[in-house]
Amino acid sequence: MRVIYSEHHRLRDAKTELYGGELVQPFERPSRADMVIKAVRNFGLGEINEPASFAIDPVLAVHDADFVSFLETAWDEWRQAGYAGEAMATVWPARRMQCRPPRFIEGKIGYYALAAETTITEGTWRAALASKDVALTGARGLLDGEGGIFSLCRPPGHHAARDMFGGYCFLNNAAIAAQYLRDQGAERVAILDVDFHHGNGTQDIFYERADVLFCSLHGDPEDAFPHFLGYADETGSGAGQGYNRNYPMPPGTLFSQWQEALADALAHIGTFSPQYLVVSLGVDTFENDPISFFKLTTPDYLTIGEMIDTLGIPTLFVLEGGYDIDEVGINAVNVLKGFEG
Ligand code: 5XA
Ligand code: ZN
Repeated sequence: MRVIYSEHHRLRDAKTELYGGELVQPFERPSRADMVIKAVRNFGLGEINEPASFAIDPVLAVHDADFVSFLETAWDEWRQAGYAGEAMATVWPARRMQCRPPRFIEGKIGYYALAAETTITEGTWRAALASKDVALTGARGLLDGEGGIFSLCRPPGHHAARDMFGGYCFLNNAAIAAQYLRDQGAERVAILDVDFHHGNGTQDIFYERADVLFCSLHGDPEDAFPHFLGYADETGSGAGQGYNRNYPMPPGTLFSQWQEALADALAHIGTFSPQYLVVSLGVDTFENDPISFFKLTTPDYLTIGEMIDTLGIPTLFVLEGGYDIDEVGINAVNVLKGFEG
């Protein structure tokens, strides 16, 4: 399986994350990608290619133009305001307040943020652009006839909504790739999100559409981030009614239960009969993940890959979360190994 990877991910190297009331070293850090690419090389998964450079159009096909401009200039505006630290949201348009972006960066970042933990730093925008190129290059490969590709995206993307960033995500790599596949002629695309966290951004982008099916397996939002989306009764709206499926699961969930949800999602995807499948591949479902509460083990990831492969659909794997630095590489590669058979 070909792997798409860019060293530009290093430009996203925040020093702070707001976690449990403290500023800590971010869980989403460059060494994650180092461990994944190392596991890819050790296993000999396949050729590793640099991404092609894409114009901004595929980004604007799923994201709001003002949001994209905000991401591009946020760091400069923050510095110009005289702030010394990393750009961080501290105020939001909460209930009964005006929901519109104000002029000053302190308000603007709050308007576009869905959470406070994710700072914007000097290289963030360029890293996010490179990450979407990694995803789009993978999508291009599927269009050219490849059966499976791994886009080693960093920063991740599935929390990024049409006009919101947060949860370590800025541009929604999986959604950008799926939309690109549609725009290049695919009639139906499915997105399967197996990250521990609900892919609220991806759901938001495709919620009213019948041409992109979204299925997500995740920690119950009653107990897990992003808390305000990801419930089982969110099934799509308008034309998209029936094309969104959530599988929230409780703390301590074992692979036996998780696997049943995956089997159900795969059956649903099979019925939808998409030309392409995009997998939001997070491995923070791992038993030792520091910020999650499922109990999957390293061999389980092989089974996940094998199960996805049974669909027989050309598949793009897009890296999302996974924060056990020592195991993130082997767990991600196990899914790809399983898929390759
Ligand atoms: O998939 N999303 C993540 O791994 C990020 C969760 C951020 C929690 N504050
Ligand atoms: Zn996650």
